[in-house]
Amino acid sequence: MSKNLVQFIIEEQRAIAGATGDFTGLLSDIVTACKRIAHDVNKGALIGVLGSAGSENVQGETQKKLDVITNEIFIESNQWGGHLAAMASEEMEDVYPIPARYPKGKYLLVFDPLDGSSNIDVNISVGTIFSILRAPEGVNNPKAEDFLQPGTKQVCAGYALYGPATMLVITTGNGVNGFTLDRDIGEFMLSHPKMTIPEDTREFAINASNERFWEAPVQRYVRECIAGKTGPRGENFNMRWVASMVAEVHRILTRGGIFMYPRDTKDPKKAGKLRLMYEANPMSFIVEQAGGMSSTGRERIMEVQPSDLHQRVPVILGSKNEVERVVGYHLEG
Ligand code: AHM
Ligand code: MG
Repeated sequence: MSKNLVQFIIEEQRAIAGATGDFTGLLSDIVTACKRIAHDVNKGALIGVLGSAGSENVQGETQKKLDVITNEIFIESNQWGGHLAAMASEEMEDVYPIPARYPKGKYLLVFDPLDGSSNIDVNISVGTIFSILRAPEGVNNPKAEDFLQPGTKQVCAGYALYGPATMLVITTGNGVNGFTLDRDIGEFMLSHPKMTIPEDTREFAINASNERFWEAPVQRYVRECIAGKTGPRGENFNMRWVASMVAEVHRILTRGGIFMYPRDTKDPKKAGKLRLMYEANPMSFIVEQAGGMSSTGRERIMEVQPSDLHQRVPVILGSKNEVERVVGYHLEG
């Protein structure tokens, strides 16, 4: 019989000298949050959770009802356990401190509770992305600057994908493993051990409506893919765009591919669309652990020193040889 996620993590933690069980406890709370979100996403209109909340988040984006609900679920499920020093979410402007009535722990939890939420009303896959960091030594009331650690410092990263099946994919820096929710017993069971990304691919994902705003290296790469067999690559390429990063990354972990949300000139104040802390870093950790590569085009995403909790970065990730090629085009200028 295959293992459930918590059993898997307990066994992994046993191999680490000095592990206290704190991390396992935190992960078990995150798993509960994802199951609750899977339930609400799955019921949709039946429980009245679709549509707009009529509010805006810190990024000035209109919030969906489910953006607000899932953010609350994540907070509720994770604040009481005693494993966290604080949380930060894409949906909240400031750091969320652990309320005084609960004990505090040594970890920081960073999350996007419902990524791809523009897809929710049309019944297309959405997901949750999370990242776990350590609170700096001696810090009891973490502030935003305590979260501003490069992605290389992540202890764990994962995503839940609410698709035809609900899955949870996770890394603790020891490879990537995927679990499928068995709704009959309410457990995430190990279904995709040791996920790896093929080095080569003939499939790319990008929002092509932004083409005129891209930089020259990305325009060149995509033009060459589209030129196909008769172009400089001498091969036909396929294109996909779900507009849910979680679904996109999951496809790449399953059969390879390259995903790009590059720098564009649409809004000079923003370096891209996706957020470093909530989206780019956790996905980069997973992709690298599966043998892929992740870059802004000019540097490894996980080495970017964050300057702001809600900072955006260009994202180019997936099959190693294609990401390397795009980075090479950036180097050529
Ligand atoms: P969100 O966190 O507000 O849902 O935005 C992130 C999403 C990603 O999942 C996806 O890759 C991208 O935005 C889609 O952007 P676009 O609407 O430009 O296609
Ligand atoms: Mg998001």
